[in-house]
Amino acid sequence: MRRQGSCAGSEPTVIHIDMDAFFAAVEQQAHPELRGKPVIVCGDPDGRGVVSTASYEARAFGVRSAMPVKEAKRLCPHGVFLSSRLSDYAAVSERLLEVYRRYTPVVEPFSIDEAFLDVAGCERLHGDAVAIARNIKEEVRRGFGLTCSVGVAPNKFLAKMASDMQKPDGLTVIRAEDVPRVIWPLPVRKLYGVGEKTASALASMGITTAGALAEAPVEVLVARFGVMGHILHDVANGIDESPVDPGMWERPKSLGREITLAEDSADEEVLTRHLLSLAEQVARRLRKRGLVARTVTLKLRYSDFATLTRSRTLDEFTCYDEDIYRASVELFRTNWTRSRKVRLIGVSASGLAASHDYTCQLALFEAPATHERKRSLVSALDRVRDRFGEGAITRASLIDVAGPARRHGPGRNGDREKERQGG
Ligand code: TTP
Ligand code: MG
Repeated sequence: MRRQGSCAGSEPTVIHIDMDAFFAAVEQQAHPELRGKPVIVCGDPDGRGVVSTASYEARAFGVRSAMPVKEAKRLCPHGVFLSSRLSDYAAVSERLLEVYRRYTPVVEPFSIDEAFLDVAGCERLHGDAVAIARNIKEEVRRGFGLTCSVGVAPNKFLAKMASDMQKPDGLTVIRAEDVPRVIWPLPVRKLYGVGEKTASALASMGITTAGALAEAPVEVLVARFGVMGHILHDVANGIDESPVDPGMWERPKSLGREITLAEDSADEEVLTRHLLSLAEQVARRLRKRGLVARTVTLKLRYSDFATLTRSRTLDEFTCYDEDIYRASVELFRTNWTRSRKVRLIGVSASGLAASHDYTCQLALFEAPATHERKRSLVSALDRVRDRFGEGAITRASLIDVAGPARRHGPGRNGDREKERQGG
């Protein structure tokens, strides 16, 4: 279904819930003496780490997520600095999801403290989306002593925008007809998914507000941003087709792709190009399911059917093309007997975790700026591929990792690809 914010008649049935100052609020709930105080949760209060989150009392002093702890101490010397207890926050997160699932089965966890719900069809039992949002806020307050900010809208993009509009403890409804009044005055940078780079590229085209973006001819946007231009145009108009997808988080043991070549090959360039394509597909499937992987496995089958599999465990969890590709290429270069022709080549990822797991949160937030950049790039690429197909975009920079390669992609000329999933 095409979920439009700008077309009359589309009902607001999507709810986005974002917990307020989540880690800090959980600490204040567990330790009543901390309530009303500036609480700052960080990896290591005495080390050189960064702030995970700050209570709203601490935010009044200017303390923010991802700020070096040292700076937070300067701004808020009387703050209570705590080291994070991620497994406790993850446990609260799981219990919150159970509450949401009592209202609708269509719950998509989005991060450790965020979730999307689609409550279409639940009205008879629970009332409309706004009533459900109110009840959830009340249940969360009573059952957990926590507050959350909730957005209600006809699609995920608008619901996410809405939940951010009246933090903390907000409940904001954006209806289709509100888009011109509520979204269009915003600077483009405030649109979820628009990063600094895109914002400055838009500024150079004279587009600084969502309204200007919505009104810009889509051809102009496409000329500048390629297929991403369509997406920018859509979101500025309050259009987002992506469904709330509860299945995103069901976790297999491994995810892989392999390909039987149309013709056996001992050409390193051909084989690495296949590896790139396989790695991209594996990484993308991880991201689609909200998973990260720690182990990469390469499978090679030679012409005589002798088969080898070799694995490498990475330092950190990843869901990024380049990490999976680098590991596969390294395994390939170390283990391939150069003169031997290859008939099948495969890449798989295992050691999987949900990307909202506490184990990964730390690693992910270690370098927030880099991570954010990577995340916005890959999510843009994924959206393009979702809409226009796998071959829509290739990343030349990745190919360069392995040295120059011919421009035409693998997967043609009768090569047979196969998806593997270990349960
Ligand atoms: P957020 O929802 O971004 O922040 P928050 O819940 O603390 O505050 P807000 O009221 O603005 O929603 O992130 C959720 C949790 O994720 C947060 O409590 C701590 C963790 N986190 C980090 O560890 N590092 C970060 O840089 C950010 C942004 C969040
Ligand atoms: Mg939050």
